[in-house]
Amino acid sequence: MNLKPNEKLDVREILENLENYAPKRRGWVWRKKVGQQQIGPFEYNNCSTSLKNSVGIPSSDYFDGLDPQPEEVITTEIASGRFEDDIRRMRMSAWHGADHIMVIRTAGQSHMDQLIEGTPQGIGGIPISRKQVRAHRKALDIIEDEVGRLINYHSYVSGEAGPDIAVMFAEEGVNGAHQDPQYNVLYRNINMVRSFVDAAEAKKVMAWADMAQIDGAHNANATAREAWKVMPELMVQHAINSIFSAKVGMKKENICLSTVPPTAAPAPALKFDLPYAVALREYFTEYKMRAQQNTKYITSSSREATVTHVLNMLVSRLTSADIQSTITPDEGRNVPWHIYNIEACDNAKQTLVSLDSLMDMVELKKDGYLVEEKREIQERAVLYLEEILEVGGYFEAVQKGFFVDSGKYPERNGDGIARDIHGGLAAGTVYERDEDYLAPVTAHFGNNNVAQYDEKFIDNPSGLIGGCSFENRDLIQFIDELDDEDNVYTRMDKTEKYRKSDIIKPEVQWLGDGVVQVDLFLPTDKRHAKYAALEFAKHMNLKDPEVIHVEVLHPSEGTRVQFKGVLDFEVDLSKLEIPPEPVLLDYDEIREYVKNRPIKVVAGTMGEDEHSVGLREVLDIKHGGIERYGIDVVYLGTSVKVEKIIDAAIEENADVILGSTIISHDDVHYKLMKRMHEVAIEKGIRDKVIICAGGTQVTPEIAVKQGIDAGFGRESHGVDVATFIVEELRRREK
Ligand code: Z97
Repeated sequence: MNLKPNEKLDVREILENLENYAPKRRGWVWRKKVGQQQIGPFEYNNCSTSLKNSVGIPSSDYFDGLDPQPEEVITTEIASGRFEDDIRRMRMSAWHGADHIMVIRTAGQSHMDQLIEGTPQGIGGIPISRKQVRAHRKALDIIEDEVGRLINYHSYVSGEAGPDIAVMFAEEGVNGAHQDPQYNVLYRNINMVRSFVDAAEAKKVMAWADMAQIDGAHNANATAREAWKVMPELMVQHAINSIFSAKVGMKKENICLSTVPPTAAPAPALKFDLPYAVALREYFTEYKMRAQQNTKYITSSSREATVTHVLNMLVSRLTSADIQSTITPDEGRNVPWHIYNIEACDNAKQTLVSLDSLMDMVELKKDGYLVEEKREIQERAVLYLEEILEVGGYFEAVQKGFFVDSGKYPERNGDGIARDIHGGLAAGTVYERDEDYLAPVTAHFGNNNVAQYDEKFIDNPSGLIGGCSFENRDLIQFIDELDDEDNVYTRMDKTEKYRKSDIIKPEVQWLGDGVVQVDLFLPTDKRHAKYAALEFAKHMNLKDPEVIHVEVLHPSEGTRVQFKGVLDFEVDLSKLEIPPEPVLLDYDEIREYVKNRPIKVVAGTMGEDEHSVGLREVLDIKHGGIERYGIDVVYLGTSVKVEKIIDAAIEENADVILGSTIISHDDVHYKLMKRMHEVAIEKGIRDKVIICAGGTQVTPEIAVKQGIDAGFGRESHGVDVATFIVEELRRREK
């Protein structure tokens, strides 16, 4: 299956013959660090290879589509809850530079003690099942060909079914996963003994599959009451999971610390975030850094989240990051917007590319506050670890509520998360292996008495049975749908018309959901604004309106509100009347024409209109206006009476008249155009001049109805006007 940029990806095609699909590869991939290289007109030092197909940030239009790719792997978090919709988002984000697709799990999957099958819909993420994972990986195998870069697929190996999921991920070519038993213990209250035993097994499997691992330390930051105080604990959590993983056999370069700048403005964030980042990197040099955005202090303001993200990336570049996460404020809005996922990838790309070569120009100080603060965090972390040993080890420390306490260690506030060593989900489910225990499988942790059967298989236990599912894919049980209702086919049948016809609807998370977002300013206080917004939504015929963001501009003068709602209306693309796209002449062609046939233009803003900015943009060489083609412009100024413009045209023997007006009250702009046409007839020059008019409120078709030759609306530039003039003169010359 080959993707074409101008064609949508067909999810049904992905599902075809899925039971026999084998992933193209296994293991995590990093971006290629190219070093110094020339891309377009610039030299870069911290960029990777460019993509075959991509969409640059909006301003790349000014640079001929220039789209350099930073050297950090860029993550996007996908969380629609329907895997078929996730696939479209994966393709869009890959085009915007994401090569780490992190698929969030449905709420509660940590508490399921077995694998799920089929393609059920999830909440805030998908229930991770073999079929969905295989379909995602298959789609990514195709998307990576399209963009020309390998893409890492990632989800979660935590919860009661951790080892089962790890095995399934290894079989399906999943490239990365969160795995940290501390997450189970602290946030999901799964028994700690079980969690650590499971983690050993899961990590062993992940190591075999060469998967990258991300830990769960960022959750302590997101959970603690005062997040900047848990910096020593974050280091302790990283240490426990990293060394555990390395001891199990994971390659250190596959062990990624999920590091998060602990605070955000209005705190003086860098005073905390930078020493912490330096402290961490100094202690964990052999490991990789997955730079997570601060999520503790994220609100539903996309502006604010963007600034935090950008500052977090400044920390990444001042220190280091191997994977750069992107987070959007969607969680605060209850709906994962496609657009914000993509924008977050653009934030990362834009910021990291802007910061190219930063460390060739600046360096971090080697004395003073930064170094002292760094040292203090490190000391507190070491003392913390020592105290864990003193009280009898990790399990004891958890029982005593050491973790996620909001005191700055060694202070304690007594509000940590305490768990009972014998309590939690799945307590008492760990059994000692029998003396002669044997499992004929690959990547199995701990005692495995293979020698009792055949010594030559000690390092290869599955050899006893001719290979397990890791070596022999025929042993993998692919279970298709188990639920007649809750599956991808019924969902796709319901939305088929949006896939296979010209009918479209706006969408937020799922194809055809009709959800739109509206921005309002209301001149009232916050509370009234919120409820008034819902009233406006109802009158816009939006169903299920919900306010998703409120921001006070002044306690009584006004409030900004964003709401969402369902718009029950479809547009048939085949019935749209779309004017043909104007074909613009290129620079050389216009210039050549003007050289052979000089053109003189008289121009001014008409009537009582003093707004000259738009007209100057169309005229001036500085803004790429018509002067650049050698057209001779006589600028008459602002508020020029129609009669005066026509007289000037006669006096100058002009070929073209350009009138401009922004003011449109009582249709005065169109009235002036009509008058220009009439006065030109009265004075006998109408057939000798081309009359054009423009302005932000001008609709070209209506302008022409006034008798003039062309109207130019918003978004018109010098090249549009110059093209028209040249083509009109050519027509008249015939
Ligand atoms: C991130 N924004 O980038 P369940 N294991 C660990 C986790 O951190 C998580 C889960 C499992 C975040 C992603 C938060 N992390 C979201 C170490 C979740 C999820 O929700 O219990 O099924 O597992 O890391």
